[in-house]
Amino acid sequence: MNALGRHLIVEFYNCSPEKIDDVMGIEKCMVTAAKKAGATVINSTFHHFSPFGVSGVVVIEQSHLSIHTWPEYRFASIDLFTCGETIDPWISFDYLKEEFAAEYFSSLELQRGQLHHLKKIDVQTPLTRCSTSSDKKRITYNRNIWFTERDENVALSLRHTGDRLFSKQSPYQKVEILETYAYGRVLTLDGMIMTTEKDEYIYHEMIAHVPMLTHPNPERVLIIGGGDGGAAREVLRHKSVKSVDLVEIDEVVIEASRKYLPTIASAFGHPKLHVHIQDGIDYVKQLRDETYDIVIVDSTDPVGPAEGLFKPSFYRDVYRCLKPDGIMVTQSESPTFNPPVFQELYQCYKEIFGRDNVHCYLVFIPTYPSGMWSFSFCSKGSIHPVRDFDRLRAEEFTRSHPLRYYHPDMHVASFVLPTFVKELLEQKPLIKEKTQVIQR
Ligand code: SPD
Repeated sequence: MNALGRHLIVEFYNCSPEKIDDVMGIEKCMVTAAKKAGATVINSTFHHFSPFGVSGVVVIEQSHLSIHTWPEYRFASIDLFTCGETIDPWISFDYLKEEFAAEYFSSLELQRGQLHHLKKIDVQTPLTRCSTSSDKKRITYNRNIWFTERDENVALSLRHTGDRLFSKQSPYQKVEILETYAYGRVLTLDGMIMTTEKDEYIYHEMIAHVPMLTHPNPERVLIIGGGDGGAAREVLRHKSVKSVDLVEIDEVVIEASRKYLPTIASAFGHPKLHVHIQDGIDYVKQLRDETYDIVIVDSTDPVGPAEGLFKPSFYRDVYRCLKPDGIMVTQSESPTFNPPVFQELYQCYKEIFGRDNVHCYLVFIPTYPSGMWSFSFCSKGSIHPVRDFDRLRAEEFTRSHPLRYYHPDMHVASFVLPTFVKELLEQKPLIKEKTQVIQR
């Protein structure tokens, strides 16, 4: 070769859209392609972008392999750049063409660093990127694979190991569990973070204990959603509870959580917990009036299967099935990330429960978009979450359980709202027709 390196510029058309949207699969293929060509892998960095697309690079001792994919066009654009006589980038090309099921392709080989134009000089540190065998021993392969949840303007990325713990397309959504470095195992549904091992306690303690320690005697509890089991685990800490019905539409969420998130899913199998694999909307429709003391709506975001859980007809049924002093608590999205949806939800709750019976409380959840998340507290009677909250019972409860976020002062403090949140709740909803749909 009369050049320092060979550079293949490759375009793969009509690829399998699933394969070129799978960040972990792509990383594995690109690393394997490098190894098959005879290269030594040093580092790989790959990102998935929602809704579609992956970018990544594998750094090899002999330069790099990079990719960017457009699953919606079934197109992948790849650069294979190698140096040294022993590496053959066409081996990588053949392998990747098969792996991504490309129906046709175009390719171009460039010689990079034509020796005709270069003159070698004497330097202490060799400029060549192709190392000696003693260098090789020092090189360790470092994987850098990122999960990214984002909308058009905001993104949150978590680095993960790249090993797929669980991935299944259920009839409702894609259920995945990743192993991240900062937050432990993470459950995602259609690419959105639902819960993580490291910060789940914030959400689950606050969605459960605020209503449970305000209601005078919560015996019958209904959880809509909550298939990871975290809310049920917290509710079942309360001795007054006689039974908990958990209604989850997607049994794959429960399957994944039981298998890979055992500390969150620990309540499954509890004798007081009754699991119903059913749409929460149908479940509440057929309920007798005044069945439950507390209803917890632990839903996903208002896209996909949970969309109906953000509609007034659903909340009217919840209202009906609450006992006269019953309480409904819902996850009510983020006032910072999606103010229109937040406002619409509260408008809807107030129409059903009455203005003075709807209260918002806030928590900080590092892995949810913007970090600021809200819950609604809606009473059918007039139980007030701060005035009627049983501080002595909450103190005793906090002492006897290993809680990490909830305590009586936090209970009260979470209802203190920043000015902009108060204003959002007082204003008329910003975008009327955008009810129930988060734009991602
Ligand atoms: N954007 C994330 C909203 C997730 C709400 N539900 C989480 C389920 C945890 N049990």
